[in-house]
Amino acid sequence: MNKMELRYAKLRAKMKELGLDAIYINSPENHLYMTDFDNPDGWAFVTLEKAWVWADMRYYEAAKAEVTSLCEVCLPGKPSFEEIASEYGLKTIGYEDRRLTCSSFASLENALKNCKVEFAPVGGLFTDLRTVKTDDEVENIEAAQRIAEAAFDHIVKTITYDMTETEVAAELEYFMKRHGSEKPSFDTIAVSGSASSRPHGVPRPVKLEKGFLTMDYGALVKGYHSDMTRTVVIGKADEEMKKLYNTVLRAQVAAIEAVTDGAKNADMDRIAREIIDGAGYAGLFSHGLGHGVGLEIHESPNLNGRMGDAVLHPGEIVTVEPGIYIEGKYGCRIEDMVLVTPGGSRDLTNCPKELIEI
Ligand SMILES: [Mn+2]
Repeated sequence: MNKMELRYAKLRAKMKELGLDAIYINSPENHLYMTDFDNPDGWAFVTLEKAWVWADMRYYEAAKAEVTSLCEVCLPGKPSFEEIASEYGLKTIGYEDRRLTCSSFASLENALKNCKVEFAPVGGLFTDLRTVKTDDEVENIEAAQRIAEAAFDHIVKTITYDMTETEVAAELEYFMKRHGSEKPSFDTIAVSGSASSRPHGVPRPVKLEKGFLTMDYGALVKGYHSDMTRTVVIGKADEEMKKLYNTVLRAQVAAIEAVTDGAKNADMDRIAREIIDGAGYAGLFSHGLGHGVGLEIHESPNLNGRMGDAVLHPGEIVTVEPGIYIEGKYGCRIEDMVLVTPGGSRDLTNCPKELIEI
């Protein structure tokens, strides 16, 4: 089975389990996952026997060239949902309740008002399907990560004291685009000095402040995201800053070492938190340790204290990103992406972590 046949086989097995005759797919990520074609305005319909994808004239030619042969490419309305529902005797149609807007759901209901169909939310169905990555997916994520690492080398050499946070973010994004990134993986974070205490701060059009500069960003390859954070120092680090930085680093390395298949997701978070709390920063690691990465920048599985008895599986990719944030003063975060392997893990991030002073 090739990768697309495998995806359809897995999806249809889940559909049977859930008693679904069909699924309406509208989110761009799941559209890409099931059609192999990126169309932010496209939609697809999968039954147990057949699959259709609709693209309007803006995307139709590209769709015909790129969509998997397992899926028929159609222009809007040809065929209609009603025609498909009656031809295939569909009774229960699943929809992406996490991604379908109320108004789009109303349109779907309206398009099928003459058919006796019921609608069923699919909940985490696609999230579950996408959690474990195949080799080609890992390759895309690694390719994106290589671009982000090159951007880090570049920015460390490029930063001057005259630059603004916005310019640092723009330079990272421009470099990544020129080196093969489809677009930024998410809004690039570059926050310095007092603003580095904001874990997801927005770059400001002000000159870099002395102190920590946290850069959290990623590239996108074939729809797959990378995610990395590095904190450097503008100027010189004092003893307090070195202690804080090395505590975050120690927590990060310890948590990465604990990543293995069968390990509890909550345990990685606890390991990092104990190190940070124990070094005198209790309560200042103010978010979860990490998250899954794939077609979405934040996806399943998470690493945090709310994961109960959930355990890691080979093929899952998680970020490990502890931080310490002191409001109004400064903050620091270090983030790698890690692939869970049978009996261990592989750090997908290949980028220096020792404290860099610029
Ligand atoms: Mn992240």
